[in-house]
Amino acid sequence: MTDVDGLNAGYARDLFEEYLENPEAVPSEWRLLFESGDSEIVATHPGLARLLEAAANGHPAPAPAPAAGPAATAPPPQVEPVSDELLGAVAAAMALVKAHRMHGHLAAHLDPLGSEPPGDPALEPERLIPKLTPELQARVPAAVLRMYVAGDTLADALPRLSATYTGTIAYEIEHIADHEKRVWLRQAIESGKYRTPLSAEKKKELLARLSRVEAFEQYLRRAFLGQKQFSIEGLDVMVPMLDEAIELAAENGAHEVVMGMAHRGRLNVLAHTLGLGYDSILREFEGERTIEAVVATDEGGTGDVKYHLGAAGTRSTPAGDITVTLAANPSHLEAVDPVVEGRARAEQTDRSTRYGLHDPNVALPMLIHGDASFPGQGGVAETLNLSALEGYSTGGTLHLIANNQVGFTTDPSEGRSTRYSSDLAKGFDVPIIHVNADDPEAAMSVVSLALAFRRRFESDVVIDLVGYRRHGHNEQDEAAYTQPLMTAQIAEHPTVRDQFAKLLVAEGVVTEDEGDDLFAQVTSELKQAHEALKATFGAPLPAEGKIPFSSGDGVVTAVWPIGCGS
Ligand SMILES: Cc1ncc(C[n+]2csc(CCOP(=O)(O)OP(=O)(O)O)c2C)c(N)n1
Repeated sequence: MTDVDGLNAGYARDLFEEYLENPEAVPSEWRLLFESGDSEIVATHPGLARLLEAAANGHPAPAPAPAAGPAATAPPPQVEPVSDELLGAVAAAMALVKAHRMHGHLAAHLDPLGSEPPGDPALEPERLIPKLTPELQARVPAAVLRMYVAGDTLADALPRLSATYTGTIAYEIEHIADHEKRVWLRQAIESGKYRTPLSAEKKKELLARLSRVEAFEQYLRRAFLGQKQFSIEGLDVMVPMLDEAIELAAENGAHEVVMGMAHRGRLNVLAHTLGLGYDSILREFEGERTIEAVVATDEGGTGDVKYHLGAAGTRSTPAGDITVTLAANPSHLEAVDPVVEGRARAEQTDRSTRYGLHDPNVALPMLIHGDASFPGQGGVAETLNLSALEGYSTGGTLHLIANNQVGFTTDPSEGRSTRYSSDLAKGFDVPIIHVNADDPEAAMSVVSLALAFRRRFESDVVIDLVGYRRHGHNEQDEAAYTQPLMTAQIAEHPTVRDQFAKLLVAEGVVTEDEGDDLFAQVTSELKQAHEALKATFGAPLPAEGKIPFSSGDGVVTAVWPIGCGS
């Protein structure tokens, strides 16, 4: 007999939820069990009795009610007699729930610059037929709607449903053809399983990380005015998101994270995700303007490779050390994508036997795309097309679109024919999660959801991180010439670090001084590294003539450059 009561209770509950969605989806022995009216079976399986009781009180199980046992002896729930009005309200309520799952993204608040989402009439309860007034909503039992948000009636549950689907995260999951994936995603999203609030300590760590990201870019801009840096500012949260992804990959047993990206934010990623020392990066900048910096090491430092240079670092995580590699890339946008997949696949394949055993848990591929290049470059479609083929699969790639809402000087409406930068991925049955880059806690949570999905289904996932570009494309152009309104708005917009620091001060997690100190500390580290570097100019080469390595943030134990592209 199938065990409902022992270790399998959680599994049985999951199966039961699936059974409620679609009785045919569960194995026949479980279906028989759930439909069993046999009082003896129920009496000897209290777990089954509880499931059936829950169904009788809430979820309307299509099974006949048990004839006897604990569920049968419970007093019958008080149910309102079914009127045509109530029947109509239930039908409208089901449409409303479906509309949130399918079109909630149209009403979500994804743009840090505050542009109004278009919304959709199907999301407005009072526009449905019959009108779902608050009174009528209060008469619709939430349990019949098969949502995973809390609440006894639609009136209780709707604000939660709305906050889930139209807040600072938006989901596109209903295009997925696989029923199991859709149900898994709805459950994961609506239950809030991956949106647990961060502890005070984690919030402080996040603020420290954001401070490091911003202080680094600001220092470079002040010290090397007018030199290209392809600043990350406006998408700063990308760095802590990558931290989170690396930690989760390690927790899941990966030895390596294989990354690929273009220019945007690359210096920040090299410094803080890969652990390339500040001195190495500063040397590249100095190399662009002084011959002393170029001759100070035999590896040069001419500044032209920092957006193409690959690197690898070893990172300590609570689950152990993990190697993080960033593939060298040419200027040709997205050309690095299949290279990353090939490297990940090679890493995941055990070639010690002639069969070449493939284990996708061994390495996590992560691709960072531009919002113009993701729909614009054919290599993205080609890479997605390989993703589910047995011979090429890497068990799911985490795609992160660094969406700053502009492609050099091109507005989205002039650069693509689709609403979202990510729309191409829909054809590949991939979940798409959009998140507002000014909500760092939300951004962290979508990484855990994405990687849980990858772990469960070995599928690609796309995160569309919607931010903005605080400066020009590469610090040598004036953004106000081509995007004057947006640029003026950004100039008035506080940085994500400022906003988060203010929030944490209001919550009593840090004091204002502590917040300021986190920032000042990074600036002082950069200054020291810069002064130490300048002191080496003109000095004789060290014996080995190598670029000195150092760690960016205390979590990296080693880093080494691995060649460069064009
Ligand atoms: C294949 C290719 N086409 C054009 C370019 C020139 N180019 C470099 S960056 C860029 C804009 C890319 O915009 P987006 O993908 O949104 O990234 P962002 O720079 O905004 O971060 C262009 C067109 C290139 N490097 N490669």
